[in-house]
Formats: sequence, structure tokens, C-alpha cells
Amino acid sequence: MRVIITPNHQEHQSPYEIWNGEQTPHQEIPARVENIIAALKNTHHELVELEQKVPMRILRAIHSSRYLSFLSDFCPTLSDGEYKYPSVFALHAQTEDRYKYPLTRLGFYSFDMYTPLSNATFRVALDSASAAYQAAFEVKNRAQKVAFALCRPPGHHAEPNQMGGYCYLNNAAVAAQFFSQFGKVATLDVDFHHGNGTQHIFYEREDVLTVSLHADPDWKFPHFSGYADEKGAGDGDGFNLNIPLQQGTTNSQYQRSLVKALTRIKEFGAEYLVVSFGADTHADDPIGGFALTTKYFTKMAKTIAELELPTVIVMEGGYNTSKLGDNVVSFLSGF
Ligand code: OKP
Ligand code: ZN
Repeated sequence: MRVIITPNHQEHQSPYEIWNGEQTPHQEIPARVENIIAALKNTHHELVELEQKVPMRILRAIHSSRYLSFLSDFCPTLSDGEYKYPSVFALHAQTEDRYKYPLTRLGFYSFDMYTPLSNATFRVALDSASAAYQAAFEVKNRAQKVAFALCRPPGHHAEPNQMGGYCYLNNAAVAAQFFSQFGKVATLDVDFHHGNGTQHIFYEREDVLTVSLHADPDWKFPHFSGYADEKGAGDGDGFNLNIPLQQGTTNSQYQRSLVKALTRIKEFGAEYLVVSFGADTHADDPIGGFALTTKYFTKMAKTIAELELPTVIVMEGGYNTSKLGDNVVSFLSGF
């Protein structure tokens, strides 16, 4: 299958995350993608360099214009290699217009201290979103059923107006928004973490069903969403499905939940599918906590492919860098 790669991703490299007040090593590093590309070079998959740009109209349909302007205004003010982290979160804000101090604005548009900005970040995040766009565009316009966007940074935590969880622009939502011009879309998030951003972007829409399997938020990030009782709102009521899973979830337990997720997608009548894939569900992931195996990723993908829908796979997380390539290759082979 065609794999869209973005040559400049390594220009975004967060120096650390701030966890419990301390600087801890950042997990979302360029070596992740390098390991995946090295593994893909030994397969029949076709690596294609990014050549399209996500249209602003697609981005504006999923993110607020003010959030997008903040990113494009703020990043160029930083000097080379400088990364800015939020300290104050303006939780009582009525409107961002009243804040002029740049770090206050940064806090307003952030929900954690894991997701800093540099002068390269917006550019690199745009390329990542563009890879998802190109994958969807190709699936729609060329004779191919599936494409893989090797996105970095990931996107599924990015909210309509906030960055967080290493994510700035919601790549999966870009692909889903593009497809939604042509029919009903389902997003299926099989990253270890809940896709809060994707959920909230489409929360009030009935034309995009959002489904996520993930670690119970009472146990793991993002903690504030991913509960089973979040079902959508307004027109979108009934069009969000969360399946929270417990620590140590095995291949067979995961498979049972996946079948439930796919049953809902079939019942919905999806015409297009966007898969947020993260290999952080693997047993050896340093920040995960499930027990899935490399071999199971092939079965997971085969089960998803039985939907026989035009599909974009978007790369999200996975932090065991040395196993990431094998895990991605295993997943793609199921298609
Ligand atoms: C992004 B994606 C550990 C806490 C860091 C942030 C996880 C972001 C995951 N020190 N948690 O969904 O893989
Ligand atoms: Zn994750």
C-alpha cells in the first residue's frame, strides 16, 4: 500500500515533558518514524513523499480559526531550538481576546505540559495533517482501497481549540472531514489512549461516527474523557462509542471489544473509514499497559479490513521505538 511520509518531521523534537513538576524524557521522538521507515523498506509497501497541502477550509472545519491563528502567529516568534511550555491554564476564560501576553494565550490553547511549541512545530504539524489529507485524497481519487499516513506528530488528542497529548492538529479528523463531503464516515481509534480530540470535533455530528478502544481514563491519559457514557450530543447523540479497557488487556479480550466496535460501524452504514493506529497497545510499550502482541496486530487489521471500506490509516502513538517498525509492518500486512 502507499505510505505517505513527511521528510521534515525531525525538525519538531520536544526536549522533555513536564510530569508532576519534573522534566522527564519526551517519548514522542523522531526515531519512532525512522524505525518505521527502516522496517517498511524491507516490505512491498510504497513509500511516497508528501506532495499535497491540507486546505485551510478542511482545517477550519475541525479547529477554531483562533486556535489556528494562534499557532501560526506564535511559533514564528520563537528562536531556533526554543520550546515554550504553558504554566498557567486560563480555565476561567470567557474569550481569548482579552489575553495579550503570549504565554497566557499558550496556556489557553493547551491542556497539558507534554506538548510544547517551537518555531518548527506548526510547520511540521501542518505536514503531518497534510499526509492524512493526501492519504484520504488518494483513496478517494485513485484506484486504491487503503493508504497509510505516517503522521508525526500524532493528532488524535488535538481538540477543536487545544493542543495536548503530543498533538497539535487532528490528522485523523482531517481525513474524516475530507471523506465526509462524500458520504458517512466512521473513525476507529485503536491507539492505547482515548482519542479525545477526534471525539469532541465530531461530538455533535451524525454524519461522522467516532469509535475508540482505549485504556480506562480512570487509569490512563487523557483522564478527562473516554468514559463509556459519552455518547455524543445534539444531532450527534448516539454517534460516539467509547470502549474503555483495563490494565493487562489481552489479545482475545481486545478482539472481543473490537468486534463490538465494528458491529456498530456496520450498523451505522459507514461508507469511509479512518483508523487511528497506535502501537502503544503492545505489551512492551513503555507508557502503555495492555498485553497485545506483534502478531495480533495482523489479526486486528484483518478484522478491520473485513469492513471492506475505503480506508485511511493514520499513525498515532507507540513508544517502544525499537519494536515500532515490526508492529506497524504487522498491522499493515493485515490489510
Ligand atoms: C499520545 B498518543 C507519562 C505521561 C504522558 C501523555 C501520553 C500522550 C499519548 N509521563 N502521557 O495517544 O500516543
Ligand atoms: Zn497513544
